[in-house]
Amino acid sequence: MTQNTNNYKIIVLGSSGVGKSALTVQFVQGIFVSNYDPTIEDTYKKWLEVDGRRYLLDIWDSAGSEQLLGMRDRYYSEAHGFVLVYSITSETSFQDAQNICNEIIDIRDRDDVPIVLVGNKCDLDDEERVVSKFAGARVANYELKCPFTESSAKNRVNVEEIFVEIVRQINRQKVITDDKVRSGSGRKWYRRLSKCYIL
Ligand SMILES: Nc1nc2c(ncn2[C@@H]2O[C@H](COP(=O)(O)OP(=O)(O)OP(=O)(O)O)[C@@H](O)[C@H]2O)c(=O)[nH]1
Ligand SMILES: [Mg+2]
Repeated sequence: MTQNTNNYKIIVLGSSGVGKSALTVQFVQGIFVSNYDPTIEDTYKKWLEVDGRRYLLDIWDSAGSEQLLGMRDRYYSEAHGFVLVYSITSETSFQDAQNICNEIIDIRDRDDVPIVLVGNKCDLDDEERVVSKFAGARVANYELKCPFTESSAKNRVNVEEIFVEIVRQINRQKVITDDKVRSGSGRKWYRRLSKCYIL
């Protein structure tokens, strides 16, 4: 029996060392990579079932945002959805994630881009946390207007949930865009896709 499939390109973005590769490898291969090997660019494919439908995800694990340079515009324009990662142990990475989000919205020139904000390394809660869960949720809710979760690539906390949510965001955007095309309304009609919630 043939099944309807969808192929979505998802890019994982954020500062160096926040755990983009660890999250991606944990999601795709089910293992935690404890050593740090800075990424240039890696791509992965994985099937994921979301709400009864199968999706083939092309996941681009990018270099830290400090190293993106010429790749940035290509990434921002080609991806269907963005997983924006910071580390709860780094305030700078939290600021960086907010800047990246605003850059994506500027380059795409629309504010309903599918984005999920992720505070990774939540297993380091007791010892090293500097960004509170409240601060992450507040920024997602009131400023970036996207879903938010904390995760741990190490303990596989909320890893699959991140990718399920980005697929749902992409699907929601498709519905909104199709409705807009049908009704012929202008581009600035768009609103952000959903309110923030903690996964
Ligand atoms: N405790 C803990 N460590 C993590 C977690 N995720 C990643 N790390 C560690 O943080 C370091 C950096 O992780 P990477 O996944 O390589 O970071 P990255 O964002 O891909 O870094 P770049 O490729 O340089 O941009 C590694 O030593 C990981 O093992 C996590 O959830 N918890
Ligand atoms: Mg990496």
